[in-house]
Amino acid sequence: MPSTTTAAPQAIQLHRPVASRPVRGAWSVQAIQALLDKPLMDLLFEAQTVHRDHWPKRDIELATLLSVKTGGCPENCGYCPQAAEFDTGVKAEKLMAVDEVLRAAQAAKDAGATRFCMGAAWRAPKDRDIEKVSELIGAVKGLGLQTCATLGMLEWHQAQALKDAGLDYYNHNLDTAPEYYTDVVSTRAYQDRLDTLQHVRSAGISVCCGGIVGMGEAPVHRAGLIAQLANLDPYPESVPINSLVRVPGTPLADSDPIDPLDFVRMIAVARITMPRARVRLSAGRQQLGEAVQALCFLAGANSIFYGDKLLVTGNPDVEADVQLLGKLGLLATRHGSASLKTHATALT
Ligand code: SAM
Ligand code: DTB
Ligand code: SF4
Repeated sequence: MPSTTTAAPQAIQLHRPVASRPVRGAWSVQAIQALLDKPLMDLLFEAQTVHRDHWPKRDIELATLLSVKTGGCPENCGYCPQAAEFDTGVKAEKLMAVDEVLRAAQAAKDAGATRFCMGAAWRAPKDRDIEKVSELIGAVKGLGLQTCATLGMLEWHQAQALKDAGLDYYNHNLDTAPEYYTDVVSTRAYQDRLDTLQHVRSAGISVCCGGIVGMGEAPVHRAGLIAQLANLDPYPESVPINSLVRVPGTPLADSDPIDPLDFVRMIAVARITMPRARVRLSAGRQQLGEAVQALCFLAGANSIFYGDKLLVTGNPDVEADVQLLGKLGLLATRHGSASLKTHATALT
């Protein structure tokens, strides 16, 4: 499968990029592909212009992940080390106890995170799982952190219960374009994901929804993913863009890695098409290096996963991230508010 976006050389044109774009719902896959194919400097300039029109230019949100229920998942998502049917060395564990989760959340807060995201390797939680996770949410919220959970497919009444428990965000990714989805997972349908997003939205929880690149998808599938996200009404408040972490034992372990500049393009196009979303430079940062991450911030990323671990795989060390933000003159979000008026502060 092709993994590199190339654009034919064009005559040099000097112009200020136009930040205004079609009204919501009007993004076509073709229009997004045209953005992805732009000369990189033009694309970065346009994305940074949109970014500065909508966000404090130096502000980066720090979100810490914790796998509160690891492994043993009955789904077969081809990228995931936690699927029971893949031999990845991840052991199935029970849901963590409240005090253990609270310790991790407090440590995340002390390190400067403002959002705490709890992940569970469930296809869909049972009502009794929701009760237990509700306790975790209440406890974490009590520390003054924004709460996020990613637990699999939800019924509406479950989303409502999570809202009542104080959940601020629910993460549920569309992962890729509908046309490529069945190549990646066969135990559920794209529509199942959309249904859960609808339940989350109608319960009044903010939506965190993005995808993964580097799974062998074609450029048109990358454009198709962004079109799906940008055309959600409203588009998600948070958009995580993950680069596949290739875990041995998963069906996608041998996928060709994405060209890092194509990853930067995805961030830029997410920023342009969803100007008010927090665009999160998510999984895969360990493979990207500092210079590419800097380009991602220039392209409009304003959130990262912060902490030495993602769910079961690694992430840059906290110290390395503090240094990187300092080097780039970026500031950690102080209050974790999704508001455009968020204040930011230096960690160093
Ligand atoms: N089980 C729930 C679900 O699938 O929605 C929640 C946990 S699941 C691990 C959360 C998300 O992590 C997935 O939707 C996927 O986008 C991302 N993810 C999982 N494995 C990944 C990998 N190897 N590389 C990048 N992202 C990954
Ligand atoms: C998201 O978009 N990426 C995170 C979070 N949402 C839950 C998960 C990344 C997982 C990377 C592989 C792992 O550690 O399991
Ligand atoms: Fe299960 Fe989620 Fe992993 Fe899919 S991504 S196998 S649903 S934990």
